[in-house]
Amino acid sequence: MSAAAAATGHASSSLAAIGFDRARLTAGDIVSRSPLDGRVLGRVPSIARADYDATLARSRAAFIVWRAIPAPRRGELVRLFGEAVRAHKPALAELITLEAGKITSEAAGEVQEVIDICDFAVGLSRQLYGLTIASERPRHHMLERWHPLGPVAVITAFNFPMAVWAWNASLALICGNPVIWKPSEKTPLTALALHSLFESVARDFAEAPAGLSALIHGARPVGEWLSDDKRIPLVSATGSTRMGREVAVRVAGRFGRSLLELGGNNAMIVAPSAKEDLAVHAITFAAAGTAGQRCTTLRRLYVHGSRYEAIVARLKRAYSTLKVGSPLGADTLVGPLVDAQAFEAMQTTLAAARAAGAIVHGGERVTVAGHEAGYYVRPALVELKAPIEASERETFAPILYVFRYDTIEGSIAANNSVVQGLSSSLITQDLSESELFLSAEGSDCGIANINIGPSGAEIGGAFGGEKETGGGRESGSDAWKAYMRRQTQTVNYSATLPLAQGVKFDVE
Ligand code: UN1
Repeated sequence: MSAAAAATGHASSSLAAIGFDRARLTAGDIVSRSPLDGRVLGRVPSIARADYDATLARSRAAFIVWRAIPAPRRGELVRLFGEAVRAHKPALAELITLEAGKITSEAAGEVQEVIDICDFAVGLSRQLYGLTIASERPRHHMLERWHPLGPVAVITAFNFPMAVWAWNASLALICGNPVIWKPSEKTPLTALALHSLFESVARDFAEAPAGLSALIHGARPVGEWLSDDKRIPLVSATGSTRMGREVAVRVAGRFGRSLLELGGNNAMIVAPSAKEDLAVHAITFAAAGTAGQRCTTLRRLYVHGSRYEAIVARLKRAYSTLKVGSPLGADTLVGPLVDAQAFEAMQTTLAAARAAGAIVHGGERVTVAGHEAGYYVRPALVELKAPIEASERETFAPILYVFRYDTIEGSIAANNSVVQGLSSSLITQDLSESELFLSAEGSDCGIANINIGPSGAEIGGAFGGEKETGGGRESGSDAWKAYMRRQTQTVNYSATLPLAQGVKFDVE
């Protein structure tokens, strides 16, 4: 038995305890293939329209019950779920590795992100604060209160097959909403495992109605059903800008709300005063980590002319020694691309960059013994004099475009020059540069970092980006407000009816 097969066995048996049995998942049109070696891990069927409608009816019914449960009790369910995830962390992480191809430590990090957001949501369940507002009328008071919204659809991508659902679901649940999850067709088993865990916790929780959380599988048509469905007040979607544009238009067409977390094209600026080791480490993790398959992956690097040669030389060295291989290997830093399509997209983009005059280092396929069918690549460094078509878009692969810059203002303009606006970073010891970067005249992204890369955000902050990244904010800070409806309330405790703005309307 290969190491991968042994690991699947281990993960499956540990998860079987909570009702997830991979061995039974043998029928259906959605095929889960391991990026490690292309092996089929399981199959699941797409949901049929009639089952979809039944699921939605259950969600609506669950909403009627759940919205009346006190928020701290809703938080208690999320607390218990977080505890269950803690108890199964290694098995869940192994599944992420097998189905999404993440190296062991990043897979464990993703499960930790699930645990962290549960903890955050539990605290939040006692802090869904509204406002009291001074009324201009005597013996009146005004309030702003937050109420549950209704069923929330969550559409997630393969690259964070657990964490992104958890960011959404944990908040939606404590806010009083049922959740309907449509995971990526590439990672159905990971979703099933995490969701079975949720279901087993919810079954034992007296106040949790049936259908509080649903998992539905399917390709594009199911995404369209969710987007068009008036029964769903909020659709939260993570994925490509192309997908998000469709979801946004469909949801807006019915006056629903969408929360979009779409493509990124994240940059880092390495300033004259940058600490070299820190910069090289930050660049390598952000650009090559997760095999370049995070929305927050570093894709464009701007190095000051005075540091360019030295930094690029260090990077070339670091890149040539990065261990590419099975993500189960203890010292592997770069696992496989998710599938053949991702590999082809990378190669096409590199060919276009070469044709446009770029100098390309790395990017070739790497053969991993025993895993010949997996798409392993050496991360690529692409030196450019000026932007090209390829450097303006997001290719979901480890390609880092490297540019030289002269002035901090010019580098900030370059950072902001693309249509995406997710994450950004500056490596500097110069306070005036870092303050400029973080100011209104600085980075135009949803996330701006100093002396760390653009990826690897903590759950405590609101996560998301501007422009074609979609404008949504998930996870920490006050992102919870997207999952509730705001109500402005005015109460008159006098015996008369004074009108606002001094309006007179006397009746006999
Ligand atoms: C994503 O790639 O969809 O900031 C999310 C990060 C992670 C989340 C990435 N915490 O890189």
